[in-house]
Amino acid sequence: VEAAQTTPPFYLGFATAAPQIEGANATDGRGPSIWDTYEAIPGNIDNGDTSAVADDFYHLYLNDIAAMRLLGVKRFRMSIAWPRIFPSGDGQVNQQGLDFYARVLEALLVAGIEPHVTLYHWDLPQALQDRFGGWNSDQIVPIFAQYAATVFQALGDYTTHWTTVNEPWTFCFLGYGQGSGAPGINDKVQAWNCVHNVLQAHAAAVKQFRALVPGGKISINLNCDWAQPLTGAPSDADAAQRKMEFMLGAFADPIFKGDFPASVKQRISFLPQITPQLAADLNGSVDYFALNHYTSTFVANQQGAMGLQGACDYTETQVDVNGKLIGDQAESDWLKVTPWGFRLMLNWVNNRYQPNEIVVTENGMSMKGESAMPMPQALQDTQRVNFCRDYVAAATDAVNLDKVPMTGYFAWSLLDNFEWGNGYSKRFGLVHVDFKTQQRYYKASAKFLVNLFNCTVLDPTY
Ligand code: GCO
Repeated sequence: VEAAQTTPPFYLGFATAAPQIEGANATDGRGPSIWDTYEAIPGNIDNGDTSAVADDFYHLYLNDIAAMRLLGVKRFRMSIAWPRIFPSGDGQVNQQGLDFYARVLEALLVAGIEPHVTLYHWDLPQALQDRFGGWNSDQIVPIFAQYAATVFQALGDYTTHWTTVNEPWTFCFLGYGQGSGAPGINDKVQAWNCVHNVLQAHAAAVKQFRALVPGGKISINLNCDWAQPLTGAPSDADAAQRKMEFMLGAFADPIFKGDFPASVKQRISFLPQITPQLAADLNGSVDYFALNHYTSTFVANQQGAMGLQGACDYTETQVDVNGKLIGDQAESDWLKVTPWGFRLMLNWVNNRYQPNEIVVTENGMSMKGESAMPMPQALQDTQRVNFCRDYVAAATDAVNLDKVPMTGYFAWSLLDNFEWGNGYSKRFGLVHVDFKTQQRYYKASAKFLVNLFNCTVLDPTY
């Protein structure tokens, strides 16, 4: 563990998501989610893994909260599993689901940890997919608002920090647009319907929030990679800009500017409309910008190119014109270590949207080779320590030198967990999990981060 440098000018938190850590998928009345269904199809998840047990956080949450308390971590990001609250999506509330989260939130407060709660991290109740196609239909809008209101009523007193929907880009374009995630649909029209329905559902949930959680702050977690122009050609600079408009602007422009980006409107012939009413509802619907950021790609102009999001006229690569990787390879194919891109990304968000506040709600990595490493070698996660050091330093420069109003940084993730299509084969945790015994072990990166942020570490054994 390296000596703490200057304490970063923003707070530290550790992030998680219900479907990746909880397990107990059939416990206390939880209904099936679209991920349960997707996981059951052979070939969808590496090694045939499922989220059925995961980190068993459902039963071990007190231990994990105690560990954070001992590390001196003061903020915890978590999500609520919709199928625990409404096993069939709407209708009858499952009180046992609400009670579970009341216990978790209570335990966090007792431990002196502020919860940051996300309503939706991809675990749509299967019944809503079956009934009307899930996020493809605007029937989801009042049902999501009802779910949100139920949660705000029951749990709104525990914290003021909320978000509605996590990474809609990912579940709309991978889940509905490409089929590489639940619900496994490969249809660009559905993907853009999903975008539009997420925006409406977010606005409807925020309306409930304003009435039920006065004084609270709410946002939507949007993810974006930094797009680096492949060459110095102006057309590549335009293409890189366009890529960020497609990925982040597709959500943030309607919220902050009242409409989809012109670059998207020109190219997506079946794009739903942002009506004046929806624009008005979205205006002011986020109190801070919640950004998830991991990596960067090179982007080049190419007329006629089709991307994940349909006609976009650009291509993406991970290598430059000389074949050199954009950054060191992590364990996950898509993740290259590019801290310089983080600073540029923060500036891009700040310049385009001028939010009051930016909270980075996810940043982290899977370390190359980690999954194959024996214990205790796997705890010496030097590549992750360096990643955290360099990304936090890049964000510190963004704040101190560029005056970006970033106030918080959540490391992804507290625990090794169910990494979606990669199952347990990619580890993003700051705390190692032995999935056979459910034992937890601090990695060097957890210790590095709490030292860097000058946390009051209480654990004498650490
Ligand atoms: C998200 C992220 C996380 C992933 C992480 C590493 O949507 O919030 O996808 O759930 O585990 O990004 O891939």
